[in-house]
Amino acid sequence: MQRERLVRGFEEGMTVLQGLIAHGRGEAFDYLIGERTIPEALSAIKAGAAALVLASKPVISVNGNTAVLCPEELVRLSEALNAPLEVNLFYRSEERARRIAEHLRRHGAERVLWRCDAEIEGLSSERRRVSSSGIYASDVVLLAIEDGDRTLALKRLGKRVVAIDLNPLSRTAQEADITVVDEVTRALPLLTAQVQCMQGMSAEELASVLEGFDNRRNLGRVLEHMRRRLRELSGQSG
Ligand code: PTJ
Repeated sequence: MQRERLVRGFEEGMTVLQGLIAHGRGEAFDYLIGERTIPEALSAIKAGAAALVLASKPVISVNGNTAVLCPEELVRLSEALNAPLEVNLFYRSEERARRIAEHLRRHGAERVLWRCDAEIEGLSSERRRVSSSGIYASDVVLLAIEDGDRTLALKRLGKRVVAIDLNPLSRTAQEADITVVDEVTRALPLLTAQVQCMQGMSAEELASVLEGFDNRRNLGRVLEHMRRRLRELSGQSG
């Protein structure tokens, strides 16, 4: 179903061909973690939710893959956080951005930013263009299926980055402050539920959840999970 969604998204001018390749890479890593949300992803979801609830200007970055794979989930999270969805594309064209914004609105989104009037320094080409009231002004950015260069550029701008990426070795996964190694359609509803649950918590409690999370260590545990799983599958356990 996901592949069909992406193919339809391509035919409708929302997903790019490179997005289909990216999805294939994601699937390969999903097989390695066992196609389920692992405990390490749940820890990152908890920390990511704390960061988003604590944020004064959170923004959810949407690209051609995420818009097509999980529009409803993006809208629900945007509502729960009262945060805008910003269409931010690696392979940007005005037409693609507009189509994706309309697609999100058809799924109920009320706050969609897609016109660019600001630039991220240190990035070449169309990837640098953002909205001045969205990503540019934000303090925390949630992104998924993202390119490493842009993740780094956001970090350099002082943003806290929460990333969803199935590849624990990708530059995005390595450079983000909080990396949820999980499939985006599985992770988003869990993140929304966690955000709703944390909205009653004090800033101190949220800060202590954040402080207790170490991204490098968590990514190490994800790799350890994969190693264990491969040993079991190859019949070498014990
Ligand atoms: O729509 P655009 O123009 O912004 O382009 C988007 C793509 C996906 C082409 C662009 O962001 C890109 O090239 O990304 P990368 O560098 O290929 O990185 C994508 C990462 O997302 C890889 O590490 C994949 O393993 C991972 N990934 C792919 N599908 C999923 C995923 N992670 C979570 N859930 C998925 N469904």
